[in-house]
Parts: sequence; C-alpha cells; structure tokens
Amino acid sequence: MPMSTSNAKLVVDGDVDEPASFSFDDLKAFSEAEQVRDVTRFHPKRPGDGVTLRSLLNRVRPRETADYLTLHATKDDFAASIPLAAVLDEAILVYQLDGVPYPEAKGGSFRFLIKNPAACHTDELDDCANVKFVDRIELTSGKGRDTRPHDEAQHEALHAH
Ligand SMILES: Nc1nc2c(c(=O)[nH]1)N[C@H]1C(S)=C(S)[C@@H](COP(=O)(O)O)O[C@H]1N2
Ligand SMILES: [Mo]
Repeated sequence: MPMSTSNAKLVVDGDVDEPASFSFDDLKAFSEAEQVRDVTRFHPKRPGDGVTLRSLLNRVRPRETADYLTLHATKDDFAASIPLAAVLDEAILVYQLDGVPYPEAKGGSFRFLIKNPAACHTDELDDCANVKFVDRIELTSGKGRDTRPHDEAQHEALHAH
C-alpha cells in the first residue's frame, strides 16, 4: 500500500515547444542531478525537497521568445511573473517532504522557491514570488499576470488572511 498519493499535477505551458504536466511521481523520478535535497539550506524555515526549475524547462523546451515565467496558484488566485533569465539557476520547485507529497499547510502540493529572494515588494525576485500551491508555470513573452502586493499596506492585508 502506498504511504501517500497525490493526484495533483503541475502544468508547464505557454511559450514552449512541448507543454507538459508533472505529478509527484514524475518529479520523484527526475535524476539525482536534477533533485535539490533539503531546501532548508536556502530557507531555514521551509523544509522539503525539490527539482531545479531548469530540469522542468529542459523537458518543455521554452521558445526563444519566452522571457518571463508566470507562476499561477488557482487555489487562492495568486500569481507572480518574473524575468526568466534571472531565476533560471535560482529557482526550485518543491514537491516533497519526508518522501511524501508536499503538504498544503506548507504551500503544497507544489511550491516555487527562489534561493535568495529580495525582501517583499523590493524587487521582481522577492519573497512574495515564492508562490505556494503552484499548479501552472506559464512561459510568456513579456510580463504576465502578477497579483503580488505593491506596498507594505497591501502586503500586510495579504498576510492578514
Ligand atoms: N499562493 C500564494 N503564494 C504566496 C502568497 C499567497 O498569498 N498565495 N504570498 C506570498 C508572500 S507575499 C510571501 S512573503 C510568501 C510567504 O511565505 P510563507 O507563508 O512560507 O512565509 O509566500 C508568497 N507566496
Ligand atoms: Mo511577501
């Protein structure tokens, strides 16, 4: 009997040659070189394991025109759109904790994680772009949808609920 299963899928599409979707089992099967074990090395308070953003993109093959990455979370209608070049070697897709699917309480089934984000609303690559409950990564030509807060008042309001 499996210890835990998840039907959740991550779609990676948009300005790519081979749109694809990935399940927990798919990501678990990525090569060891593509895995990022123990992301507390980058974010002490966020445990788990992931795969590199690059390993996902290698499978969908972004087109030359793709220059932004838009992270969508349908669950709470949150989105962040960030320049692709800047995150290509900085981002991780976290998908498991202790060998089972990443818990929703921590932002699962899938959570985007930038290794070294800027403080909230100070930069395009800020902590607010560490999108929880990501179910779609869309490659775009130009900036896509972005619901991140613009100032401290909006940021406090977001964190209040
Ligand atoms: N889906 C989703 N992801 C999100 C948010 C959100 O409201 N919804 N908030 C963002 C903001 S503003 C911050 S600062 C971080 C907070 O991450 P934490 O809850 O792990 O501390 O998540 C980011 N990811
Ligand atoms: Mo934030």
